Amino acid sequence: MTIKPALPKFNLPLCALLAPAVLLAWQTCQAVETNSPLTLSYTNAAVKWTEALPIGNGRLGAMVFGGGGREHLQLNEGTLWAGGPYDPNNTNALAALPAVRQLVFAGQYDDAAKMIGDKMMAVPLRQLPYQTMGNLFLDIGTNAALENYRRNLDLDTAVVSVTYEMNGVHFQREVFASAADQVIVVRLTADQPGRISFAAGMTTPQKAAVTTEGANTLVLNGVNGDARGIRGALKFQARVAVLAAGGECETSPDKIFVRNADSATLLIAAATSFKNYHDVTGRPEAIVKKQISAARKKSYAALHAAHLADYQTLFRRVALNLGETDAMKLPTDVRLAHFAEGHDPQLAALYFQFGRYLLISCSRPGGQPATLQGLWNDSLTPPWDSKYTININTEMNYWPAEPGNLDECVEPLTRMVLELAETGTRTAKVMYAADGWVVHHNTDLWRATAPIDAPYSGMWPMGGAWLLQNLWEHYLFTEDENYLKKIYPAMKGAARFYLDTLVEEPAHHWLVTCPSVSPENRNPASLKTSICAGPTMDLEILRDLFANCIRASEILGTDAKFAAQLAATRARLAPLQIGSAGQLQEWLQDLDMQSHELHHRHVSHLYGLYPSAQMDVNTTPELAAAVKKSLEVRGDQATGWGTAWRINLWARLHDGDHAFRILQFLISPKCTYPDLFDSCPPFQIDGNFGGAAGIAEMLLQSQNNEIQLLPALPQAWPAGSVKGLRARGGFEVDLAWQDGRLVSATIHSVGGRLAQVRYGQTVTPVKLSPGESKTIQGQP
Ligand code: FUC
Repeated sequence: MTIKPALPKFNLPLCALLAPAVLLAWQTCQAVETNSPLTLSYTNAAVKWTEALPIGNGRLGAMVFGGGGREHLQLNEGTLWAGGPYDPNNTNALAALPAVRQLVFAGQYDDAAKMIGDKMMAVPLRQLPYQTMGNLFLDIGTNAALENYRRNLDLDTAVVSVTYEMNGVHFQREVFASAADQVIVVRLTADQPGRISFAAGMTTPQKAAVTTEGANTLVLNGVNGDARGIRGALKFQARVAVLAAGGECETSPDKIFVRNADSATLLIAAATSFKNYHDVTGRPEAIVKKQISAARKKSYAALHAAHLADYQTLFRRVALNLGETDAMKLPTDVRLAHFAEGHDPQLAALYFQFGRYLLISCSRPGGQPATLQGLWNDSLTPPWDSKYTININTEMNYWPAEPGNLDECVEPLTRMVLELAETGTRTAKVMYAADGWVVHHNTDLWRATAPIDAPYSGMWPMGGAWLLQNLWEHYLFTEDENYLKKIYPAMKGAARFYLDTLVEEPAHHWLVTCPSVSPENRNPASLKTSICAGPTMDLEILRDLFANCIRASEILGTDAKFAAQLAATRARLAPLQIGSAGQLQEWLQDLDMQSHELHHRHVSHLYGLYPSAQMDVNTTPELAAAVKKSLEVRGDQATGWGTAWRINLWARLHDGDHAFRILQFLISPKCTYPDLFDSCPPFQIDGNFGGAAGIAEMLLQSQNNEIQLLPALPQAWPAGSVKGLRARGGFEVDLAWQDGRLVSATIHSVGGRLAQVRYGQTVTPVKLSPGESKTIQGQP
């Protein structure tokens, strides 16, 4: 039976809660009418792209600016990348490999890096960018003053709304991206008839033409560009149906004019000819025509209802309340500027739910995984190409998926990894003469797997193995054996690659990767390079991969001999080492304190604490203390994603107040844009996802067969509740707490399991049948 404690609400008088700076902000800006806990709210239209609000259905995305005189939707389609299928493998690599290894083991790191740069890097050296499709503009053609302007993104409905008054008329606009109908829907209404007038047009930096068709359709027809010497191979089309009620509709060769209508609905569809990484024979025109004609048969109300039914099935699985104050009445950008003052716990809950919203909006079954910018990019040449950096960023994108009860959203990642296991087989063969498959520190739409950019970042053969850990986590959370069967061949293939390529280092005869890097951190033994053998992170990832393969072979009843070989190899991997400063060593040698960048953004060697669980405060206190020392040396502040990773690590160290202090930095204008997009800088979505995961990790952890309740609750959240977080083992957990102490926890088991539930030092076994829920009361 579940006990439902009253939701904590802190409706104290405003003055008691707001610090002077917030009060000043309160006095100088208008309060927003709505203080719905799940709404991002603004009193101005967006000027910059990072002020606009994102919507998406996992494939089609838009940034909505919300101007009164001009609406601007910047449009994306998840498969519109530059170039076409290509093979980047460098056939000179294999011959150079033995000499490179010799140089590394002789300590001649710079020479090794030079040889890698000359012989082993991908051709072309860089991968291909994800690109914008273009823009839809609605020119409303007025400069009249707007009154009572509001621009909201309601996370509960995934609808952006814009409302204002002009010349005594109340206008309303609603925009959403429907996964149910595969279109973006824009609805314009007014409280007086005949007041909706605009000219709809499109622009794009792509090679494309804008035309009109029939009485009310805009068409953007184009091809993607060449990049890095790879020919553009994609066709694409966007199609906008402009449906006005009342008034007149007129077309020019490239615009549609609506005059004096009572309301208007726009349906936007877009597609490319991408079918998969080696097939670009799709027919975008046929796809978008079909989508538009199906959506036209539905009323606006029916489109809206289908969108809500689809979206809310996912979004409403988790509810989080960290306490509400009157700070909620302020516009979101003002709240962001004042979060560090500590009077707005609800903004942390909003940030958490925004992370879940973004994942639902940019990663849906059948689509592409979340890029560095999720689905949202207004450029042909975005930062780091807005692709997949898999030495942390893509993995981090999916950290909130499992605890945040959004396991469907992992499907695009799973599919990408299975495809990388195909393309990476050739890289393993060509570069290393090895069995299995490998991918280095980046990939793109075309599933390129060779090392790119530069040896110091690119020469890292662990990207696939780390991604597989995300997939393994999906299995741990769901215990779905069919899923395990599906991913096991890729796990086995990755393990085979390392069995063939691990080498003995000369000092201790431990098995290590070589050449490799500790992602992007320079090896202090050399001035210029990060090239090394056996960085700690590689060995931690391999310990996971091998253990997971062994476990999977037991569960699936297969490959016992292979599992034994993995166990024997695993025992010979270089061990974790604690260095002279008491830190967990990042390299084989005790070099950390000589680092050129003591505060480096990557904390790769701490992977073993989070996202992995090879150490923790209860079972390996010495290692946990060493991680803590390393974290203290690194410092709390980094890029957005570097900051988010630190939150999760401090949560695993059970130091909620420290994690919260770092969260205060993350949710500040230094790391977050006004629309709550994470800033690396520039915009990079991983910090949003890592931050959301960190908030969940403060409230619930489930590594190593324990469900830990409120393991890192900060003093800043003395009362609250959460519903629907998931725990490993197929559990769902609801929690309520008051005065910093657990009031009740309800554990629900999907498959029927014994849960070992820890609160502080007390561990309670809870036996559950399939589908059963039990509630534990907290001690006073
Ligand atoms: C890694 C990081 C950078 C950036 C890039 C996309 O290379 O070191 O900070 O996040 O990925």
